[in-house]
Amino acid sequence: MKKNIFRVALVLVLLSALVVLPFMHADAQDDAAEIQGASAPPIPATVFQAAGPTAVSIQSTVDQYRAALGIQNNGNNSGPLLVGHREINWDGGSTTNQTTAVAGNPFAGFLVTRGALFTTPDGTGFVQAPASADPILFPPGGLAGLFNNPAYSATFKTFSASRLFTAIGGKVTDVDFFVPGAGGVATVTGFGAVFTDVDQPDGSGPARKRGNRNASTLIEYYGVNGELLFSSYVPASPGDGNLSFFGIVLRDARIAHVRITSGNVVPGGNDSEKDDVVAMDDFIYGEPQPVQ
Ligand SMILES: [Ca+2]
Ligand SMILES: [Ca+2]
Ligand SMILES: [Ca+2]
Repeated sequence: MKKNIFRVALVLVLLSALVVLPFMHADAQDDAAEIQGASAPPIPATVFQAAGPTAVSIQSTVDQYRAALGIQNNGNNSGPLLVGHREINWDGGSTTNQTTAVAGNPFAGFLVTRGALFTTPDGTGFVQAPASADPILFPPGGLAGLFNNPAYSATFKTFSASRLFTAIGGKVTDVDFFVPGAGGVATVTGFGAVFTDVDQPDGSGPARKRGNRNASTLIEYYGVNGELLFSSYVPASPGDGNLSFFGIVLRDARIAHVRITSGNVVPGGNDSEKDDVVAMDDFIYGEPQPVQ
């Protein structure tokens, strides 16, 4: 009997060693090529996420994320810089900006100043706008006016006043990184984004008719060779105009490309139990480092 217990214990020890070793291997490696293997576990990442009804609900998580990237906001300074991070709040330098600014695809408005290029593979362009605005004074009147949906004035709320960001005609936003000022392909240690009105999953279903447990909003992180480094759904806060944040920090700058899937339908229709329309606010990311 004692012998059997010893054998079981020995088997358990061997099994636990087998389980632990691959993760130790992943943690010890630095070569990006090594993580491309199909059997490789995800690379270690520190995850920051929060969701709730007001800006206060996510503020401390966003602040912690900034600190983890490097607390200094490098603004429009030329890079590459050794410390700090970059941010884009879509507000055009004013907390009372009511202008609806439509841009084509790709959108290079922050390519030189902050090293980020935006492309929508399923859309036609992008817009920076308040949730709604007076359509006479500030035509076409924010997202509500542009998408011809007055309900958007309540559906969306800003984290940073007073404008949001979204693709037009698409729900996917791709981000590529470049060295601010100097140009050239770059990588970052982390990228995070604020979202407004991520409703799903809402905890309903499948017992409840038309209920939904599926997440609607996703961020995927890729390396310089197009390899998927990390992906996660963005936490939801069902209701109207609620806010969500998701971001990661890796131990070195190896994120070259980020794909954001924002909601499960393109902007335009009503936000409903089935169709989760989502807009974006602040993008926060590590200082872009030149690819060697
Ligand atoms: Ca904003
Ligand atoms: Ca909603
Ligand atoms: Ca929604």
